[in-house]
Amino acid sequence: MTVLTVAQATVRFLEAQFTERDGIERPFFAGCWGIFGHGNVAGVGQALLEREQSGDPSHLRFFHGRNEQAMVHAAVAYARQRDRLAAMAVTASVGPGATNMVTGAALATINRLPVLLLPGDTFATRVASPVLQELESAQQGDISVNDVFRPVSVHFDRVDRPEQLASALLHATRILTDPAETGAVTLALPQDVQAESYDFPDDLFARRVWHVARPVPEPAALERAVAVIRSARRPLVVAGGGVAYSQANDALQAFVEATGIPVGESQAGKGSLAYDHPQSVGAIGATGTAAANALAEEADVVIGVGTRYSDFTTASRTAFQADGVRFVNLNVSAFDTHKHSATGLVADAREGLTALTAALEGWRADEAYTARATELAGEWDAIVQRAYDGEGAPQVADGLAIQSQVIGAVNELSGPRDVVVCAAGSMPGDLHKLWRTRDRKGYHVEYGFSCMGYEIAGGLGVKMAALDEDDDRDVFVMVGDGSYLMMNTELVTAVAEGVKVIVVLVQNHGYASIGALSQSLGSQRFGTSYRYRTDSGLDGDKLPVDLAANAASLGADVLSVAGIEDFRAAVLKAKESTRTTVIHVETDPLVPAPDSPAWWDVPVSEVSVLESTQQARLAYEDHKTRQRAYLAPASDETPHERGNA
Ligand SMILES: Cc1ncc(C[n+]2csc(CCOP(=O)(O)OP(=O)(O)O)c2C)c(N)n1
Ligand SMILES: [Mg+2]
Repeated sequence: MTVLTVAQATVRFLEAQFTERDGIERPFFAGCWGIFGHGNVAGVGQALLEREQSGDPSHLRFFHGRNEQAMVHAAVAYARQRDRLAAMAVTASVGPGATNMVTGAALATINRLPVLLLPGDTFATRVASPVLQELESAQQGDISVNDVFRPVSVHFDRVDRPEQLASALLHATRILTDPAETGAVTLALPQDVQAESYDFPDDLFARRVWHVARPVPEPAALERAVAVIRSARRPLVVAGGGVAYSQANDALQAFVEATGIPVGESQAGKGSLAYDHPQSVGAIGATGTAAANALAEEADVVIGVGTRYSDFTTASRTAFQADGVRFVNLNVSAFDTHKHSATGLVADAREGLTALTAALEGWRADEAYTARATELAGEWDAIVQRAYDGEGAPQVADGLAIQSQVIGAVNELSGPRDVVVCAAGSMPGDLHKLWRTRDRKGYHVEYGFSCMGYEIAGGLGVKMAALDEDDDRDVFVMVGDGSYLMMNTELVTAVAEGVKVIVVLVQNHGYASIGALSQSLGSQRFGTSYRYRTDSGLDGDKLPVDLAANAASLGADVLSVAGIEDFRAAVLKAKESTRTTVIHVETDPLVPAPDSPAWWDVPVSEVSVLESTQQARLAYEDHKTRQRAYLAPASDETPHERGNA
């Protein structure tokens, strides 16, 4: 037995957890982010200090962030980059420190990425209630602000007594390491309980290995899936994040090379196949390539691998138009397998793809169909090159760069293994369509929550993950001025930690993305640009905001460039540097990247006095007619089940 405080026991437990998959073990908890206040400084904070000073090389590392939400972003990005086999904890104080993490929790859960959140909580004993930052409720005596973590966490627990700690930690770690269940796990730790001592059994701190499962498909389900695929004439794979987390890239390549099936990719799935693989048709859906969307339109069998089928992936259920189109969904999470009335295959992506390849031996899609996919992908790649070169774009004011040129320059001048990180604004869509992904971990766009402010913190987490794998790849964070203004604080952390990220800060004086969306929906770009207020609204001159000076004030090296040639030189310089570098570039917000005709469902007012809204509503109603429900039950009977085998 070992007498420790609850916080000390928690830290000691986290240090002893390992994951194993494919025979390789590594520590699961790579560190703990934290910002201290009275809710954790003397509890978890003291425990981290004690371990740091112990001289034990396996102590839980502490990282001091600047904003709780950003710390969660960094932790989540870290876990994604490490294929969910390693993760981080985040400790926060009670009250605002805790609730600042809620957005990060939702982001983690939506993206199915593990993070352990340890918000401080108000006294379990209530002896001093109400304590600073305590929410009092006349109706419910046992709630605190931390209860808002419940809907955004895959698991929530509150440790009110030391005796509860062992089971709470074990449940938490099992869920975090389970590929089908993972997400944000929240353990609320009342501040008095954190400091309370207890005689913990030594076994709680023994080295513990969590075997990350690769569930294999059930034979009958595999047979059904194979029957559907065999009947296909125009099959298409939609690759999602599950391909990456399962490290199923080689298995996917083998599957599609054996069958001739082309592959479209969701945001999380981008990089599943190298962009120049002949069967890669790139991004699919609302921000998809013309190639992928042309194939989607006609596909008779869609094979979703590790995808959630978000509205961006399905173009709000308009991407797949063939009569009687059927879906086969391979996913480690049963939750996703039945979407679009699919024939479900619950399995690890790698195991499932390998089993499908074997079971489909000898079967291939029509050669002409496969060749057409390659041809369409080639046509799209020529469009990408023109966008990179700024060809065919209108003349822009003041020699400003065009966003597609900026993306092209970063793509062409970055190393093939470098990572691009982004989350919100117009860049995720442009990157989805235009980025040539050369490495399976080279594309990291958070588009489950698409959270403004994720970018810099996320980039920091990605770089920390690379460093922990002794990998010197550079990380390029692409961030708009809107996202930058929302959360730039982790630049300071990057500088403090000596972790190099390259931040490409694209200033276009507001929201190019929502501006264009607003325009297309008849809302006239209202409230989407950063301008002085005049008598007629926020439509005055540009503001004198100096984001380059702002970045420099936070300790980063800053390269402010004018025009695309200057930008290219700056990218090379930033690559050479060992320090966190922000490249500040102004672009024209009114020049869009090339597009496919795909649609995204954002409802327009049914009635309005504005002519622009009325017009947009008519267009909206027209688009709605193409929206499909995919409700027909899966016709996936095998010949055997039909009784004529
Ligand atoms: C936290 C958060 N708030 C609001 C939004 C809605 N939103 C999506 S993109 C965007 C504007 C982003 O502006 P900026 O970073 O400058 O990128 P740009 O659109 O100019 O490319 C907004 C407000 C969001 N995604 N996240
Ligand atoms: Mg902007």
